[in-house]
Amino acid sequence: MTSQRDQDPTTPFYDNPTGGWGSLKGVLGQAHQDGIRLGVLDTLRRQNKPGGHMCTSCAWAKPPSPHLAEFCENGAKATIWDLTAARCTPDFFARHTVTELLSWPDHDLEAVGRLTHPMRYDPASDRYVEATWDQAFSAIGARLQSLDRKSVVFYASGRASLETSYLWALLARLYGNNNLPDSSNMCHETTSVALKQKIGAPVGTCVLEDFEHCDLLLFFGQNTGSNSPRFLHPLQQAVRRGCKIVTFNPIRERGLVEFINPQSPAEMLTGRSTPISDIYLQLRPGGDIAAIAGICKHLFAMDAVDRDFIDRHGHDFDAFRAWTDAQPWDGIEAASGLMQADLIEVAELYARSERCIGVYGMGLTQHVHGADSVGMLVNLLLLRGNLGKPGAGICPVRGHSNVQGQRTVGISEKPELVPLDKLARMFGFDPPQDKGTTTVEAVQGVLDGTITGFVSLGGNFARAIPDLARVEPAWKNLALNVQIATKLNRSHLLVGRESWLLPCLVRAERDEQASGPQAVSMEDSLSHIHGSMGRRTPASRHLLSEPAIVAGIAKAALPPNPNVTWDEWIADYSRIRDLIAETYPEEFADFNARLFQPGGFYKGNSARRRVWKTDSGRAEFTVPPGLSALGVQPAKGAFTLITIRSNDQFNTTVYGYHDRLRGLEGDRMIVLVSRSDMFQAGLVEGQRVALSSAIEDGEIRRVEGFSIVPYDLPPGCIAAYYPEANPLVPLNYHDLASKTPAYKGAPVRIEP
Ligand SMILES: Nc1nc2c(c(=O)[nH]1)N[C@H]1C(S)=C(S)[C@@H](COP(=O)(O)OP(=O)(O)OC[C@H]3O[C@@H](n4cnc5c(=O)[nH]c(N)nc54)[C@H](O)[C@@H]3O)O[C@H]1N2
Ligand SMILES: Nc1nc2c(c(=O)[nH]1)N[C@H]1C(S)=C(S)[C@@H](COP(=O)(O)OP(=O)(O)OC[C@H]3O[C@@H](n4cnc5c(=O)[nH]c(N)nc54)[C@H](O)[C@@H]3O)O[C@H]1N2
Ligand SMILES: [Mo]
Repeated sequence: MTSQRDQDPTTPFYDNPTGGWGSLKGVLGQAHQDGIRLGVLDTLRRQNKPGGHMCTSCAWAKPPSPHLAEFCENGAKATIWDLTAARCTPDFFARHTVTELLSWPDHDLEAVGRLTHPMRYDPASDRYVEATWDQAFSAIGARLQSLDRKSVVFYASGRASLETSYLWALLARLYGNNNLPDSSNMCHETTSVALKQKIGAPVGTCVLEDFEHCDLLLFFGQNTGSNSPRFLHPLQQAVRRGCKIVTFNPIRERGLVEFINPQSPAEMLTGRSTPISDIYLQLRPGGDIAAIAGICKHLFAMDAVDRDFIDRHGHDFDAFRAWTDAQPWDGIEAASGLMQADLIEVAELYARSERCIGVYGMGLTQHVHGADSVGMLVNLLLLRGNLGKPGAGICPVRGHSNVQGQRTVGISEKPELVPLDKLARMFGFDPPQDKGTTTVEAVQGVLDGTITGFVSLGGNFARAIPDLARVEPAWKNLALNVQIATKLNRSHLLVGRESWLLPCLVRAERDEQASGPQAVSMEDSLSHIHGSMGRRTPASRHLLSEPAIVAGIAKAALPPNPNVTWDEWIADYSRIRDLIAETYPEEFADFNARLFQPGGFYKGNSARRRVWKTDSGRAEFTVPPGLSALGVQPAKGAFTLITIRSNDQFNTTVYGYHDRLRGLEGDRMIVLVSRSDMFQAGLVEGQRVALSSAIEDGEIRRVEGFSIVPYDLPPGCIAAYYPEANPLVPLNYHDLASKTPAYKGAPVRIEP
């Protein structure tokens, strides 16, 4: 077994724990680079606290009694990045054509600074030129009226507030479609589909207190140290209580190995870290189904399952047991890349546990059989009654700070998940009943010309999607491309026949409307709703808030409707919250009164109460179609590529080039390969190679200019950064149930 002590000595590894002085240096470096002003430190002090603003980085829970500084390295970076003194002005656009900007790296585009004015693309000069808001809204409105209603997509990245999101979904439906994919369609849509089907609730069942009572945490493919660092505090406390942690991940991620709490002077001064994982298993990509099958097989062999719970709450248990018993150990070992003895050790630990939480992230969801992997984790938890009791449950760790909430208040391409009848009554219209586009379907529509308009509430869609190089030329065929954004990115430069760039406030900025300063709200990963109040002076006096921009587009594009009073809603966002409460009374009753409840208010979860809103009325045991979550096993000489995030990026936002926690510096065009695979393939450190897709579907997918870095990885597994490696993931290579792209298991070849 690979314990945390026998790290492959050849790996260029960060040899300090997560957190500690390294994280402080990370923040200060960023602050220096952005010309930090003192006010920003004051803003950071209020981050994630009642009455302050909620961090725009990850969706991890905000505790009722926050730490003195309830933010992490990456949350601070996100805020400093938002509040930079740099500006991307009309003058900047006058100096650079769009064609020139297309050659700039992601980091440099965003580093220009905050967008300051509404801008229109001028094809004659190939430049963005300044416009007024009136010009923007009336031109966008007129163009939307002229397009086929089913051919326009309303994409949302998961950052916009509940208030904005509610209006956004209403805009799309009043306009005439359910084309409402959001970043979740590339992320945890696997969760929304799989958990809904298996336990009747589309989100995780845990709350923060569960982490105070669990005695075992099973971690599958979630990189806490980089992507949700505040989660390290409850983990550290759990470990100190004696809770065991087992991690399944092809990469030995530092944050899951050990942690120094930067909030603790004693730990910072003595350098005393807390080891996090007791057992760390570097499985093959897509090996989770097999690993869990092995654990379940041994639980059956030990007769260590909770028969009473299964009889009372489970459905289709016998089929699952029969399948598991039939899986041979050699097949389990081959698919997982782990040894029987290791899985037996985990099974024995699990059999001794009374309260276990299963935590997971993109390592489970971004696979062709991602939903089956989530289903297997549900099976594992059900076997010992670990759903619906304190200290236990399933915990998908969400990404964007309000991505879960956007789905809660109606941003969904699946009309059956939205109370359309109620919307019809409230606003006096016939909501469209047909299914809208997922991300993959929207991209397909851009490629084949059935999508003619793309309206984007934040994000960097063209850069986040799979197969992006193949799609890039198709963007110019769009009749309309509208981007609501804070900073310049590549999606803004893939201009259609008519393109608009609309700059908005960030969450830490003061949002002043007719009735005074406005608060907004968001839902965290653990289903708690928090109010957020920005106080900083906006980056430019020409900025509008996101709700105001959505209303501006809506008023120009839609016929007047006496029930749809955009101006009144924008004057006072508490009226939007009243609409949310009226539409979703179970979750949002007394929304305005509860807005600033410390720790947020809980929207509830039926599965937590052991009420199973599934087809059978019980929790579903499911049988996966096979032992591997990969869609394609790599052919001889090919590898399975996992795309990873560095510690110095937030999705397509590249803050810098230090992947500190992995000991990697200076370059993002690298491919991580194990020493043994390098040896077998005749590759040497630093060698320049191209990567090409090993899926033969007539398309050529190839990216040049990667250099080889030896790294501690399972055989056959290589890793490269997202979004640089995205052209290598085919568009139709996605989770079969949810269409979440399989970014963690693409078969590729290394071409010297
Ligand atoms: N600083 C920072 N924070 C972020 C983000 C960011 O980019 N930067 N992004 C935000 C968003 S939108 C999201 S969705 C989350 C993403 O956060 P995570 O869910 O942590 O996603 P990733 O970093 O893509 O990968 C997760 C882990 O999966 C592992 N892995 C890969 N393949 C497999 C597999 O087959 N099985 C298993 N068990 N593990 C595997 C990888 O090694 C990696 O450690 O973070 C959010 N927070
Ligand atoms: N290969 C690979 N691809 C992936 C993934 C992967 O793991 N591997 N992960 C996927 C995942 S999990 C996700 S969530 C998607 C992310 O996809 P997106 O959410 O579309 O992308 P982001 O990079 O988060 O978007 C960054 C841009 O958002 C804008 N922005 C920032 N803050 C605000 C704001 O407050 N308001 C507005 N209006 N705009 C703002 C800025 O202009 C910035 O350039 O990528 C997916 N793509
Ligand atoms: Mo995400």
